[in-house]
Amino acid sequence: MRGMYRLYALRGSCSLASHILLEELGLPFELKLLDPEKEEDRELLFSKNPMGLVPVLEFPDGTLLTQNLAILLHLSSRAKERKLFPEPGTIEHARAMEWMALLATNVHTAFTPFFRPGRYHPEEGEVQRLRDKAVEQVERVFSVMEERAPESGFFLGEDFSLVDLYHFVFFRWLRVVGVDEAHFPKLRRLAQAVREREATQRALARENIRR
Ligand SMILES: N[C@@H](CCC(=O)N[C@@H](CS)C(=O)NCC(=O)O)C(=O)O
Repeated sequence: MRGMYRLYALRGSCSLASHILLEELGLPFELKLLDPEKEEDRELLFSKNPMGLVPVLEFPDGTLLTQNLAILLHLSSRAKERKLFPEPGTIEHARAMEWMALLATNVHTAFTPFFRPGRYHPEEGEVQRLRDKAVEQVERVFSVMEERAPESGFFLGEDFSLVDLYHFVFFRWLRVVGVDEAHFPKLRRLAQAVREREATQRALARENIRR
């Protein structure tokens, strides 16, 4: 339909971040949940993003944008009144980017050997070792974040921001890889605050995610 964004996503994956933001901003969008097992869906995804990765945001005029970081920053910059991210040029912006970059790189990729061990071409019987190493790395990066996380409010202060939203998506994965959330009480509180937001609830329901 004209005038709508379309988000290509995989259920519960990192594309949930872009999905939640579309809900937060109340933008009209169609959610295209792909099934990675279906050849047709894989072909569709590669036709939109040669990397074969979600999220892909298709604008109403057909423009395609990939990478959560780019999608989150672009959409929030078009809704400045919501103040979801500090103004460029300020130290607050640099600090916010520091969190976003940590999440997009170190945090996200720490999970990859667990979810996609095949990418590392493991020898026979090596998959479990790869997964164990991934869990170690996940615990390490979350410990660093826990140390730096605020005791109260949100990541950047008194207000909810993109950092809270993006962090929520990865915090959710802890239980998927079998890490006890209780080890990170400050992060758990921050993630819970995002979970309780109406926009998050709507996005989780549309992806059929209960927890
Ligand atoms: N740097 C990209 C990473 C995107 C990415 O890794 N997407 C994963 C889901 S979290 C994916 O599409 N995987 C496809 C697959 O594993 O088949 C971003 O942040 O948008």
